[in-house]
Parts: sequence; structure tokens; C-alpha cells
Amino acid sequence: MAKPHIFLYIITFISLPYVFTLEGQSPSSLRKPLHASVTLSRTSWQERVTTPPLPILPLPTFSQLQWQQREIITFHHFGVNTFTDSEWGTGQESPSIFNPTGLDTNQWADTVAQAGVSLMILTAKHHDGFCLWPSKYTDHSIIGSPWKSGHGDVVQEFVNAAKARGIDVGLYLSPWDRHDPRYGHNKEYNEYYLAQLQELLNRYGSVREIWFDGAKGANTPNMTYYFSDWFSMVTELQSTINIFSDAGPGVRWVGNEKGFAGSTCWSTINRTSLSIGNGSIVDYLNTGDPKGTDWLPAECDVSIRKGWFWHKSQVPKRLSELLEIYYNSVGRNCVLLLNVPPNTTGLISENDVQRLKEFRGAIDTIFSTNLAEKCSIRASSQRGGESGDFGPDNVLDKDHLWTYWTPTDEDKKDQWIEFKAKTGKIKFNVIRIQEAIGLGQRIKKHKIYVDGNRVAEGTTVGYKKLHRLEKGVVDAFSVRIKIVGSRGTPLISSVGLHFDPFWHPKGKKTSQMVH
Ligand code: FUL
Repeated sequence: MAKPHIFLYIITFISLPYVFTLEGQSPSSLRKPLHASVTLSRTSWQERVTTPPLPILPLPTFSQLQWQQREIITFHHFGVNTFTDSEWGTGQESPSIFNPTGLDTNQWADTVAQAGVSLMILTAKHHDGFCLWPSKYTDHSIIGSPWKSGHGDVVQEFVNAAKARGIDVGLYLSPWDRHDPRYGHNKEYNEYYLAQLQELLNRYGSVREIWFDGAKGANTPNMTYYFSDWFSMVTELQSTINIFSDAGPGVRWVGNEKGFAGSTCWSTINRTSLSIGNGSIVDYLNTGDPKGTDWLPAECDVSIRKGWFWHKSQVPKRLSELLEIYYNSVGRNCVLLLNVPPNTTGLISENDVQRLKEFRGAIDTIFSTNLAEKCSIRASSQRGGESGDFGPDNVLDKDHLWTYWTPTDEDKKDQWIEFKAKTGKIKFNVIRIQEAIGLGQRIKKHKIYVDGNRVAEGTTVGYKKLHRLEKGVVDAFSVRIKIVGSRGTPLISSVGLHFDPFWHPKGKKTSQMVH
């Protein structure tokens, strides 16, 4: 064991002169352990592999990054409202009305899996207070229902079906409870709520998202929710969970229930300016804040139908509406939370199943071909030069986080990446740009030129920005994306040039009509 130490000592000693002659070394770096300086000669310093740039804070957490990459997740509103044909129950419903004769959570999970969705969220309790699991703290639950003679557990069946298909689960536990008499009594209700959180987060394995909202009707008793206690309890019980609410701390509400983010949408915001259930902050939630010190990306919740619960009289949204939502949520740096409500039988209705399939099919049709792959790519400059790892070809690989094109630190004025068709022209109407958000969201402003003419411009990019060209399909030799404003050096992880056959801009005739 003695030999390696002697060896290290000799090497360290030999390298000492180099350590002290390095230019630009701060005193603190000279205090670093000497054995780290073994390779620090002038020549080897220059030959070193170029490092990634410093991050621009704030950064996402591991769980936020995983959440972001899901792109589409589903919500499932199910409970007594399904049987009373209402949206907000009164809390006076008898559990005996909950009778889904053919409840099959496997059918829900199959539907969701076919749509390529990796996280599904269930309303374990909605505002009416009826619990879909046998909570020991109330009898207002499936215990009192005819379903499985009161011995069932919808949450358990939901979790089993999802996990059997590799789908993660999330739960919604409504803070507003119109049934429980403790509501309005701060200590008693917060204890009750925390007890239920403990049941849900201890009993059902890993839960990846928990949904809290501030919805409350008029004439509701005054009630202070002990959010800090709730959030601490949640993260204590589940290490990889994202807490959703108007104010995060994991994921923020986008400020509306239409599924639309702002055309500028920062994942950064100041949490100190947020509070739950505060109607005056919806615009701020919609756009985020370039100066925000917290990473809190937005989730866009919207239902596939008009209502959140299933109603016989309602039909699913048209494919074109769902695509509009997709471009305005996923295409604006957000995750889309699409509600697909089970019906009174306990199944997802066939027309919803079909519409979801079409939706996934359309997304695959649009994005499975990237015409940028038929192009040669060059850029204004690249960090570390030709031998660095930051060249423009990185925007074509499958890694949309950790490989990227970035210009040199000196190239501040004229940052661009350009795609030129290798043979003939390329025909597209959608441009996809993605930032390497693992090192912070940076781009503030960008412009897109096709054959030298500006066709689109935008502000933020974030994880994913989708531009549908207002002028419709273009047949082009070249595309140039210029970054004209950025917090630090921009990092572009992926670019796509796509053809969307479903996109018919107003007043334009498209070359291919698809119904
Ligand atoms: C709102 C609720 O009031 C709606 O009923 C629905 O659950 C929606 C997702 O959140 O706050």
C-alpha cells in the first residue's frame, strides 16, 4: 500500500512549478489538493476537453426534469359527480349512488398507455369529500357504496393497473371538502387532511405527482390550509414526487383551464409572489418570470370534454382542438395534463378512447420525421471549436437535454444555427426548437429565417418550442435560427423541421388536406 503514495508524492512534487506559473489561477484554486494538479502543464491545459459552460440558475430538480420530459399526462375525474351528472358535488350525496357496474382500471391504463402517456392522476377525493379509497377517518367513501359491496378500493385498482403497464401515478386530494364537518375548523380539518395524505402516500407505493388546488365556492366557511405542513409531509413520504399547486413547489398551475400557456413561458418565477387560490396572479403564472429565482415549470390542465367529470350529453373535443392545445402547451415549454373521465360504467368511453388514439397518431405523424436530418448544419461558432463536444450536429441526436450546440462565449452578437438541404428542397410547416434546460432556461428572443426571409419569431424556448408557420407549408433550401436575446450563452439541444398535415392556417390553402 505504501508504493502508490510515494509515487503520487513524486509526481506532485515534479508538477509544482507548473501549478504556480499557471495564469489566471485564483488563490482559492491554488488551495485545491495538489495531486489534482498532476496534469496541469501549459500544453495539457490547452489540450483539455472543453467543459460544459456554467449553469444559469435556477435549475430544475431531478423530478422536475423527469416530469418535463413526459410532455402529456392524464387526469381522471371520477366519483359521485359521475353519477349525479354534476361538476361540483354538494357533499350531501349518498355513497350508495356510487355504483360503476363494470369498473375496469385496466381499460383506463390501456387507453393511457396507447396514448404514450407515462403518468396518470386520479381524483382520490374531489370537492364533495367522497373518497375513492377506504379511508379510516371517514365513512364518506366507497365503503358505503354498493360497488364490491363496500370492500373495493379504486385507488388501489388504479395504481395496480398503471404500474402493471409501467405508468406512474399521481393523486388529487381536494383541499376544499364540502362534506366533512371538520372543514372550517382549522386544527381539526388540517389534521384530517394530513391524516388522509399519510394514508395515500404511505399505502400505495410511489406517487409521482400530488395535486392541490385553491378552488372554493362562494359562501364557503373560512379555512386556513396549513400548506407548509402538507408540503413537508408530502416530501417526507415521497422523495420523487412533484407537488402541483398555484404556487408549486414542484409544478405550477398555468393560470387557466384551457390548456394554453403564454406565448412567452418561463419555467422560472418568484415563488414569494405566488399564493394558492389568488385570482390576481393568473397572468404571472401564464408567462413566468425571466428574473424568477425559483424553477417552477407550468402544467396546463384541460379536459378532453367540456366538463371534468363524465356527462352523457358531452362529446370529446375535435382532433384539431386537441392539436391546438398541444401546440399551446407542450409547444410552449409546458406539460399538458389532459383529463379523460371514466363514465358511469367505470370505463373510459369509446369515443374518448378513439380520440386519444387519433391524437397520439397525429403527434407521431407530425414529429416522427425530422427533415433537418436531410440537411447539413453549420453555426456561427461552436464552444471549444471543431474538437469540442458542442457542435451543431448535436441538435439531431435523441438526447434533448445533455448534448447541445452552443456558440463560443465570445460570439455574443451573432448567434445562429443554419440548416441547408443536402439535395433539392425540404417541405415543412413546423419548426421545433429545444433548449438544454438542465443548465437553465436562457433564450429570451429568437428569429427564424427561411431562404433569407423571416418567417417566425418568438421569445422563450425552454424545453420545447413549436412554431407552426402562419404562411403554411414552405418549400425551402435553408433555415436559419438566430438567437437575439439570451441569459448567458444559448444551448440548443434539438431542432426539428416537420410537416404537419393537420395544420391549415386561416386563409391559406394547404397542399394536402387531411380530415
Ligand atoms: C378545479 C376544480 O374546481 C375542478 O372541478 C377540477 O377538478 C379542476 C381540475 O380543478 O380547481
